[in-house]
Formats: sequence, structure tokens, C-alpha cells
Amino acid sequence: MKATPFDYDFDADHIALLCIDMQRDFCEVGGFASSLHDNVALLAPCIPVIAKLQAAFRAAGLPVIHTKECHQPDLSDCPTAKRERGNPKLKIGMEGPMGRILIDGQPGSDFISQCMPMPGELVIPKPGKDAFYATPLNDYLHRRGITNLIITGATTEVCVQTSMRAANDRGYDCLLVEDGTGSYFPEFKASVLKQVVAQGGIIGWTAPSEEILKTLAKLSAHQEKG
Ligand code: TIU
Repeated sequence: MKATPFDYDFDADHIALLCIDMQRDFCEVGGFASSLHDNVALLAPCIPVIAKLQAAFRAAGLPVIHTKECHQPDLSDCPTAKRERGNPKLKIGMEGPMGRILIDGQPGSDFISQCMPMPGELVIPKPGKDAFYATPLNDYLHRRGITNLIITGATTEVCVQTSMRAANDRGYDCLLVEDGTGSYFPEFKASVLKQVVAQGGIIGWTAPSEEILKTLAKLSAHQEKG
């Protein structure tokens, strides 16, 4: 398929959609992002795009994987430095309008309704920004023979970029969806989109969701014919 900086091999037998941290804590007022004084409205444009990609992957019978950034209720996996940083109005673990901030199982840590995992889809809770740090993601991808990741989610320069770089180091061919990711800092998002494809795709590829949807439509047409 067409991509930047050059064509991407959309290998349907070895590909997954990775949706990073599309949680209420990052997308809705009153969660972790609000506690860090971020404007969650800036994530709104990527939400319907990710929902559409999830639906298209499911329709094609391809895997959709979800991560969520969250901590154990006893905060045993939350470094003090992370809890203190950002001069938060509410620290991680404190009671907020959507339950305890960034704690697994609390309403705020759940996925937004538009990007809810379907039964049977892999959900990876993660304590850090990197989706591979202290998670079973790499083992799972190996077992499933997945070598290619279409990456979406929030926020572009924090968990998305960190996870894409970590995936690249582990040998995955990663494509970041240009309109399927969002940041509280539009200039950071624009910069990441340029950074990952610089130097001949030093970290991977980018493409608009439209190209992926076109590729999936072609695949379905091919399967119906075959
Ligand atoms: N603050 C911010 O931009 N992001 C995070 O803390 N986590 C994720 O990106 N998921």
C-alpha cells in the first residue's frame, strides 16, 4: 500500500491493529490527562478514525490489540517519580470524578465507548509508556506470528511514539496512522509524524487511514472472488 516514506507491505497473514491507550483517563474530562492540565478535546478527531479502523480489521478477520496505561490499586507498579511529576491536581491513585486516577478497573481507566475491545480481543494493561515494558505483548505477537503493526492511539509523542520505537527495535514493521493518533500538542504530533519516517523510515512508515481502509477493501474483494 501507499505510505510514507515508501510503499508498505500490508501482509494480511502477519498484521495486527494496535490501539494504544484509548481510555477515558486520556480522552475525557476528569481523568489523568485533566489532572495534568491537558485539553482532552484535542484527541477527539482521532476517535472516529480509530473506531472505523477497528471495525474494518474485525470485518477482515484481522486481530485488533488494545493497550491501557494503568496501575495496580496498591500502586506497587507506579514509580514515585511518575506519581509526583507534572504538578498534578490529582495524583495517580487519588479519587477523581471517574474513580481513582489511572488505576486498573476504575471507570477512568476503561476504554472510551467508541473504541471498546470486543470479546476475545487482546487487552494489555501497561504500567509504562512503552507497550512492551512489563507486559506479555512481545510473546503474544510471536505466538501469533505477527510481524507488522498498524499503530493508532494516544498520545502521539508519549505512549504511541515510545511503543512504536520499542516495536521497531524488536523487529516489527510499524506503520503509524496519521489521522488515527492524537496529542494535546498538535506541533508534537506533526513532529513525530516527520521523525519516524525520516532517514528512509528510521522507525517505520506513516499513512492516512484512507489508504489502510482501501487496502482492506481490496483484500475483502479478493477473498470474495477467491
Ligand atoms: N500525558 C500524555 O501525553 N500521555 C500519557 O501520559 N500516556 C499516554 O500517552 N498514553
